[in-house]
Amino acid sequence: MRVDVVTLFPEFVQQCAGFGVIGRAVERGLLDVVAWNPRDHADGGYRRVDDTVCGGGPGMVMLIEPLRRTLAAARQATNGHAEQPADQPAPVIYLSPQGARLTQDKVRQLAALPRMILLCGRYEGIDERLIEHEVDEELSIGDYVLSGGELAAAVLIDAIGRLQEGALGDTQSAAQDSFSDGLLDCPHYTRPVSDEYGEVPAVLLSGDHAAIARWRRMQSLGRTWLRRPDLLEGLALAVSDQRLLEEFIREHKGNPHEQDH
Ligand code: 9D3
Repeated sequence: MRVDVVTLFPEFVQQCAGFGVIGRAVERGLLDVVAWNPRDHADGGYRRVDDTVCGGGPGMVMLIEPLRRTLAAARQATNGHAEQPADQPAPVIYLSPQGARLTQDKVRQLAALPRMILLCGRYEGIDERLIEHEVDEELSIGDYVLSGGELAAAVLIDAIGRLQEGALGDTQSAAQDSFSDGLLDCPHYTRPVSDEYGEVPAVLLSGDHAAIARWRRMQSLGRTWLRRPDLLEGLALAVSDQRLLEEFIREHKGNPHEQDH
């Protein structure tokens, strides 16, 4: 997949895609991240990319013209691979606080596209007319205030990049993700088996794979019940899961953990 990012901070976005799983996906050619700076498409000695807000008020708004040119250049670009010509449709996604909240379902949809163009705003945002004419979709990463769209673009690239075929190793798997079955992950432990902070649960050392799978499932259900009841409400649990959750709740009520309410 190819991701073009329109941003006033191209080095930031490019570097974000350089580490860990995503860095390896880029090295292996599973993911291409190309950043475009609207300042390179701005006029005049000052290369202005913003102007004051019409109607008055604080802050600046990003100009239409540099963004229009930058988007046109990004759309026409190819990366030299014959199978990735400029005529592949590239939806323009504007990262903005006004967007729909990003979900793992949306991440999965976008990860299946051959390419996309991410548009990052700075200042108060982008002239609404550019959004109306060029943007296919507006996405937010959550209800908190960032200073621009670049971190949100990096989040989206990370979430999409790791889903590219071959990006995750054999031991990791997108199928095992928290949220892939709508539940939170179970707790994980490694050596030493005994530490001043406590013991590894005995079942995990038992070698009984069925018992381990059952314990993990119960922990996933229980933690989701404790921490994210909103996620459980959207699920129709199998009878076996209902029984496991009831068992967790019985045990929890007998022995509530300090951190969990
Ligand atoms: C201080 C400016 N705010 C006035 C009420 C509006 C505002 C403008 C621009 C708030 C944040 C931003 C910059 N944010 C993003 O570009 C952004 C974002 C976010 O802030 N939160 C969650 N997801 C995203 S995606 C892009």
